[in-house]
Amino acid sequence: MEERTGLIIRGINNIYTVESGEEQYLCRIKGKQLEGVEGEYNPLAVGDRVSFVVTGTEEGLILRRLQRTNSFQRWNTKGKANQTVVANMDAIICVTSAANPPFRPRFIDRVIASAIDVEVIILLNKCDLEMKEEDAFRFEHYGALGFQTAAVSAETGENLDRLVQIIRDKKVAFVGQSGVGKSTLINALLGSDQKTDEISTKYDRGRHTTNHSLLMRTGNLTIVDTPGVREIFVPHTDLQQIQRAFPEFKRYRCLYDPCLHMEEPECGVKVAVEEEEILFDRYESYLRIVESLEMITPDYLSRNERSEAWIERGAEYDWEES
Ligand SMILES: Nc1nc2c(ncn2[C@@H]2O[C@H](COP(=O)(O)OP(=O)(O)OP(=O)(O)O)[C@@H](O)[C@H]2O)c(=O)[nH]1
Ligand SMILES: [Mg+2]
Ligand SMILES: [Zn+2]
Repeated sequence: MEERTGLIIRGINNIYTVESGEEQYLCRIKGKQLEGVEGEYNPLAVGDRVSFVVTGTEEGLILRRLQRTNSFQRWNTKGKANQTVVANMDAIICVTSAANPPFRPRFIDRVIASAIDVEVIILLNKCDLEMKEEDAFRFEHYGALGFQTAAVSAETGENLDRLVQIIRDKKVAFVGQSGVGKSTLINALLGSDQKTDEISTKYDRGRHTTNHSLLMRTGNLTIVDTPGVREIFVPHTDLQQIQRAFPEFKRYRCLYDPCLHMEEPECGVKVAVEEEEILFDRYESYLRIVESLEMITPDYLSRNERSEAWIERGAEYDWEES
């Protein structure tokens, strides 16, 4: 049978929609496991390029996953493995909201720390809603730190033209908590009709309206809508990569290199936090990320000869709620 290559544009219950040329095929994986893919939560994600064979009218079997240029992954706490959210993107758009659900900078920090080999753009939606002063300050801080940011409203259309400038001719994925307005934004940008819903006022957390990822295109815009997540846990233990989410730390010198900026003596970052040159909330956010690495490597902190106190704090901490 003739082997073809295609792009996964949708994946739902192990059935993948593969686009190849003008055609689309509903495909399963041939055999039990995809060759060369082990220890991952999901073998394929939207954005993956695959080789497949056509087995029937608009049907096929996936043989191989082609090499990825990058992937955006998160640690899946239930599966205890890395889950690929999306692959081969030019940028990850971390969508947050000014309010309803509340703005959560620590979520943004985790998205940035998780992303390897792919740029993260911070998008604030619902800018038609009033934002708490401290949240507005935190949002603006990202711009000051050198991250690309934009504030828009899917509801009023404010700044959507600017967003189009940022994402046109790129393949991007909208990632974020449930209810921040990812699907509403995509509908506004592409004229699509992705399902959207009121967010649950009872929990102020959103409802997970979108339940699978989908790649869509109109003209020069290519956007992947993803289901809302409650939390992002960093899927790797690369300290340098994590500290890329905290570029302001780089300005300070530490006795140790690398330094976790935790219990080490003569740590310039800790001094800068004490002197309020680094925002305490940013430092806390960083600490929570490092503590969370114990989920991936159970002795991460002790192995790095760090103090017991931090390990205990990590164990007590309610991860879901921060
Ligand atoms: N005020 C305001 N409401 C918005 C805006 N954008 C979206 N919403 C509302 O927010 C709610 C959630 O929007 P969705 O697009 O379903 O959110 P989502 O991020 O796709 O959520 P999941 O699919 O669950 O991840 C809907 O009631 C939208 O009408 C906005 O810019 N301003
Ligand atoms: Mg949605
Ligand atoms: Zn340090």
